[in-house]
Amino acid sequence: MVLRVNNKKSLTVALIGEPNAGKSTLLNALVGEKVSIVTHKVQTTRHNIKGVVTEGDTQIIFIDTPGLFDAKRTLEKAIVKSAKTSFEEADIVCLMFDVNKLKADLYKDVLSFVKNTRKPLFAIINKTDLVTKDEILPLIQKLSDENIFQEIIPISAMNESHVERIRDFLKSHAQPGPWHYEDGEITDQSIRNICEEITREQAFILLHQEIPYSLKVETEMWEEEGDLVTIHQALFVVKESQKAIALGKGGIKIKEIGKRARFHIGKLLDKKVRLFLYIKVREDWIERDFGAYV
Ligand SMILES: Nc1nc2c(ncn2[C@@H]2O[C@H](COP(=O)(O)OP(=O)(O)OP(=O)(O)O)[C@@H](O)[C@H]2O)c(=O)[nH]1
Ligand SMILES: [Mg+2]
Repeated sequence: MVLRVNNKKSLTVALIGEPNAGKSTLLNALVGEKVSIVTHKVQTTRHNIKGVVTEGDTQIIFIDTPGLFDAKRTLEKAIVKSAKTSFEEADIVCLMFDVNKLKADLYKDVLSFVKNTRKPLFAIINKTDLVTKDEILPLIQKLSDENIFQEIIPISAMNESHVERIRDFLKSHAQPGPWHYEDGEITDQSIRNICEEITREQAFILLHQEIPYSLKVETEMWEEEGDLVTIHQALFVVKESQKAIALGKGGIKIKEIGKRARFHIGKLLDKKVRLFLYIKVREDWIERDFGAYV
């Protein structure tokens, strides 16, 4: 819903960059709540997720996107396509770099994704906690030499250091216009969706090799009774062998995923949660969900 309020300003910002650069970590730091899941593995984020920051007369909408890379398979292509669609909605595009990739000169590929955009661009150098202060200045220079960025901001999203510089820079770019979210709304995702993502995050962390990339989580049942929420979620994998691994010996793996997810969902909902997880094989879920999209 578009709220028409006088004297209001707004800005939509796409956060793009390579997988694992820290885009979702930054979104959460900007919003002040965990709205996007974070893991140490690449390709954690699969679709665009909005985080909203409303301060004074200004509303800034951040779009967290899946990492950009040279996609080969159906799901990969779909998630990269999702990231690219964020450009259309954005007033300004933020390209995020991992400080160590920049140091190692591994940043030209990701630059190619923004070469043809006419949108204003700014850059963030993330994970500066991993280098010394002296190392940062030459890296800013390196990006400055590209002559495409309006601003280059070094931060540590994890430590929430210099994140306010991003907000200040963006506030000065906000244009008069209606807000798209109510004051206090922080994301475009539904609670059920966030809870599915929480379970996917724990499965991503606890399962290895190809399984996290073959997994999706869907709510099958959601019942609230007073202070108790009962949730049934299905975890879809694409092979029987993956089901066995995800279950673990005597169900130990899925129990641990459930235990951790229940803890985080309970915190989010501030209610007692009964969470039931079911692993199911659906060989063609990727094709069904994303096949037509790529
Ligand atoms: N040292 C350090 N690690 C960070 C920082 N920001 C993020 N990380 C870590 O980097 C990893 C990836 O973070 P994410 O926020 O999931 O990265 P992403 O860019 O959203 O990744 P995709 O969704 O896969 O594209 C996680 O292990 C984070 O804890 C930072 O400022 N410093
Ligand atoms: Mg992410």
